Amino acid sequence: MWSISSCQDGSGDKKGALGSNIAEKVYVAPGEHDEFYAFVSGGFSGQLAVYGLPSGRLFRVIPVFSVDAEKAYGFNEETKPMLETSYGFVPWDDSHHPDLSQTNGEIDGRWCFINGNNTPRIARISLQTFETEEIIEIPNSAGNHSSSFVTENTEYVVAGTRFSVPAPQVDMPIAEYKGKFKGAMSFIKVNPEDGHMNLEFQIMMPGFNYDLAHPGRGKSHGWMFFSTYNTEEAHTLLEVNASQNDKDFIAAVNWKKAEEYMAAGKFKEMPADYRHNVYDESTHSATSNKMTTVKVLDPTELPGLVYFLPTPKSPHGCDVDPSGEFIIGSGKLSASLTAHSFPKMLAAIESESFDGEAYGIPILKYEDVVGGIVEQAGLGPLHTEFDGKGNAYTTFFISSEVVKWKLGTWEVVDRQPTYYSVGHLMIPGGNSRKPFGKYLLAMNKITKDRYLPTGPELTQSAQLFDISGDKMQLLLDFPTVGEPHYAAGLPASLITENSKKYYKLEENNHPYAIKSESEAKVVREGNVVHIYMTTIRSHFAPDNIEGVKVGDMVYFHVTNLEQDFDVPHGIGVIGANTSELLIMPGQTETFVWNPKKVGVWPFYCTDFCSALHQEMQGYVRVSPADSNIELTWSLDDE
Ligand code: RUQ
Ligand code: CUA
Repeated sequence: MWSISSCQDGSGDKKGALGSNIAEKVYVAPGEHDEFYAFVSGGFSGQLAVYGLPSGRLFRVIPVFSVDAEKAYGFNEETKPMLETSYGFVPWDDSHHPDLSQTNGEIDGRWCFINGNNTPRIARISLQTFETEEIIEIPNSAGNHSSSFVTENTEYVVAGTRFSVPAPQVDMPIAEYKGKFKGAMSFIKVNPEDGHMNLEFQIMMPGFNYDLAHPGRGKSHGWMFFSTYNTEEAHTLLEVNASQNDKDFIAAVNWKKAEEYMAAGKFKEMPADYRHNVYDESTHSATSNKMTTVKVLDPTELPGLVYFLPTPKSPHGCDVDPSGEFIIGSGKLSASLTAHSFPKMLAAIESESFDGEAYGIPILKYEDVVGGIVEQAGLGPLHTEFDGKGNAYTTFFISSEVVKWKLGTWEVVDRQPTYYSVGHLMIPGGNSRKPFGKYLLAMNKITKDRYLPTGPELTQSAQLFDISGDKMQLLLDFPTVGEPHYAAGLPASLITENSKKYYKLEENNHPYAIKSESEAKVVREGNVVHIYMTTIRSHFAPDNIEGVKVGDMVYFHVTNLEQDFDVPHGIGVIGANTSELLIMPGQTETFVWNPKKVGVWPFYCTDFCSALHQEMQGYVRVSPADSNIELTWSLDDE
């Protein structure tokens, strides 16, 4: 066992973080680019952060499930619908697992998906614009944790419920949980052309907790594997009551079979209440659509749809190796790792060699499906990723380390401490047939003494390891935004070519867009005032507006006329109880202002856009509600 005090600064270990060649390995010189992008979830920040590897530099925080005043996400009229749910406007979530789109089992650089845990949702982010383009809510689900994992041709993104709940929801005693609560597994179909998502079907499973998932690939393509805990179906004091069974399950779901059952009409249509929010890049606006039904498959009545693989003991991670042969279950309360064999699983299913059933779902025999065991590898195993060279890397929360072991021989070949208490790890391309096994990113829950103190709340942290050699080598600590829960990474070259530089004005179909300053105008409709405004270095058109009254609802529709890379303008108005707008070249955004006081009130550009940025300003004259000052607007009236 290592101890914190002897390892924390690498002293006495010249190959540790103080080794002189280490700095070179992570140093990306000014003007040079990183080799990989890492998309790191923000955990309880609800967002997705983009870092470069190996430098660990933060490039951008992409707002997904939480409002972001910096980017006006969730504040401007265009993106407010993105955060609509069946519970109303929900401007926060807990985002855990990003995953990247794939073609033929390889990362293709088109989209990143990520789950919202708390109010179950899945988001799709464009890797051309780095904007959230779509959010779909998941009905019948609670704690959308085994999500969002992508199949090898991005056929589906899955969402398994962590908490089982009454489905449909009903007012009932909690003590009647057992047998009555259900665990929905949702399969969200992804349109291969534009990425648009549709909740294709749900499989209504017994009331266990469905924790994590990974898709089959290669030979196991067509299957999805979910880890479960609380197969005891306890409803109180789970730390004791859900740790009774010696083994819980990995649920193997044959989604190709599910497609057959769907095509044969073997589903039930169930009423459901959920939202599907889509951002349209041509109108620069989102719409929120109310959905009312979901198609449900019942695995207790549909043979061959789901099998249970017994797995010790409250498994958490559920990871599939690049060949698709092994499914690794990490029992949180077990010292060993279980690798189930997919071919053995098929053989056991074929010979109907079952160990009973749970709610009509066959349980396979543990001995029949186990392909190998990594014995006594560490304490508190959580997650495993692969380097594509026959090695696997597992995180251990309690013993705070990453352990490298060999697929097939199951022997441990290296272990390195993490500082401290690692949760997930990420190897770029880790959830694919072709990982890029050069770096490993460990995401740690606790940092204690690693950074300068910042009051009671310390930063969370990621640690970068070089895994190109036999031994893992710690290269870098870097602090992260929110909780670095999990990440997905890919070579930068898969994104850079396609990255959007600006929006073409002629393709801007926003209903309140104007394409030139001559079209600028102010229109009154009762007490609603629409300002059609443009912005270009270094003025607004119009820049002076009179005739607005206290109590009006004033919409600023601002189009950025710039047609060049990296020239956003912003706008903020005194007293506006919303964020500023940050408008990209060629884009239109809108915010509402309710003037509450008589006077002459300034607005200004909030983004330092040019040498005359500070001149970029204007005024709105606000008169009493009963005044009859005429509505006028101007630019350069001198
Ligand atoms: S889980 S730290 Cu929310 Cu991804 Cu294992
Ligand atoms: Cu436009 Cu500053």
